[in-house]
Amino acid sequence: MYNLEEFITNLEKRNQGEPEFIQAVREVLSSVIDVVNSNPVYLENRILERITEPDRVIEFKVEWEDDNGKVNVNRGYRVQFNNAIGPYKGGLRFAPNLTLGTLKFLGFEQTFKNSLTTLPMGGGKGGADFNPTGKSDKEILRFCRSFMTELYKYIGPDTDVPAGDLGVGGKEIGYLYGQWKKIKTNNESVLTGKGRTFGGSLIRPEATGFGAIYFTDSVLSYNKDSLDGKTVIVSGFGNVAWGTVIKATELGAKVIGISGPDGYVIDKNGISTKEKFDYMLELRSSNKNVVKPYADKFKAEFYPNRKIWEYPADIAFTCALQNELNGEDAKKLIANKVKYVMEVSNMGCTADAVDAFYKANIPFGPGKAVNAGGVAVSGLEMSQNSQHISWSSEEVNKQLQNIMKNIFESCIIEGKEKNGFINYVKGANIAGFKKVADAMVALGY
Ligand code: 2IT
Repeated sequence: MYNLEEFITNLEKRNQGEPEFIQAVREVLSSVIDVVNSNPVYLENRILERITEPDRVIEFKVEWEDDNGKVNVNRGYRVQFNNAIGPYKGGLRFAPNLTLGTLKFLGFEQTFKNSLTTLPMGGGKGGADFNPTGKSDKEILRFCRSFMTELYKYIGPDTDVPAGDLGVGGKEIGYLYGQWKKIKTNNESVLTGKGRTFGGSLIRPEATGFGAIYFTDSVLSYNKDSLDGKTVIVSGFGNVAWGTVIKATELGAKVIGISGPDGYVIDKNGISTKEKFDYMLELRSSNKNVVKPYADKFKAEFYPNRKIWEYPADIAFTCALQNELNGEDAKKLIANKVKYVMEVSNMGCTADAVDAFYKANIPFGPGKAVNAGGVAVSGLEMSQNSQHISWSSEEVNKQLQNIMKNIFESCIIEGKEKNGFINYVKGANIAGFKKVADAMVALGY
């Protein structure tokens, strides 16, 4: 039998200085500990020790020349967390101060998220402590070339298939794939999130946001409610926020706020026109990392250096970073009568925030369920590439909708409590965990 606190204490000893990884493991284990303790096969197979240890961690040096001719050194990583159900799959993150602990948390989360999609994908994550903000295109190109010159040794279409994450969008994936082709002289589907002209899937850029809204729509329907007329606030202003805003608007909600590191914008007319959506994305891809220009251009309100969670809305979506919504923010949202909270960023909410929503009976969708649409369409991109075909956007969208519906239903099956309240955190964790654990048992150690 496992004791959660004892297990976490030992985990902390083995993974010092990695608080986000410990937080992510604690979150999953709190949900699954009873399932494990009541299953002798899981106990006998030491599943918890094995599932919390990455299969492999790769760390490498990335040297590149900036526009002034100065040579820079960054640290690159790939965490191959678990391949029990398929090739390692998960994004690459370029962010200053990125640590191995952050990537371990992301790789761990990814393992269960990918399991939830029902597609055969294991979990991995990688990236570098490279800050793309303010870098020129040429600098990004040189960095990506150098990064892939190391990474190519460890990845492959049936081994490990990276994609984008924070700081890695279509442009970076293009440069990385270009270098892969130079080194390997082949077109294997070794990255997803590729451009349309070289093997990318339709709907991939907007998939995370679209999927998040499909999941939210199911949650609202289950509560005999609908998106129509709901006010929405979103943190972030990248691909994920963009897809969320477009689909929420399409389904009748009114998106009134977005945010960036410089503060947040409230546009009471709704972020509802193509011009506004496109501008949001343009701001993000300009590598400047600020939202104030949106307020200037569209005569919206700008609140410098404040978090958007203080602003009243019916539904809140975290679309930026881990731990971006804490217990204090949750209190403000609850006091302002938020009806639903959806985590679109990975581990966007701290444990005390999640707990506060639970105690207030507010349906809360966890990241590994809500944001799984992105990696799901990555999986569909792999399927198309391996068959050398390209599906229509209708086809990809239909499959994405089915996948999100399946994830929602898994949450209902595993997360329904005695009083009928749906604990989506528990539901997603148990459903995602069981498949990986069962595969590990079947494969032996
Ligand atoms: O967090 C995520 O699911 C992603 N960054 C997408 C990963 C992928 O392989 O598409």
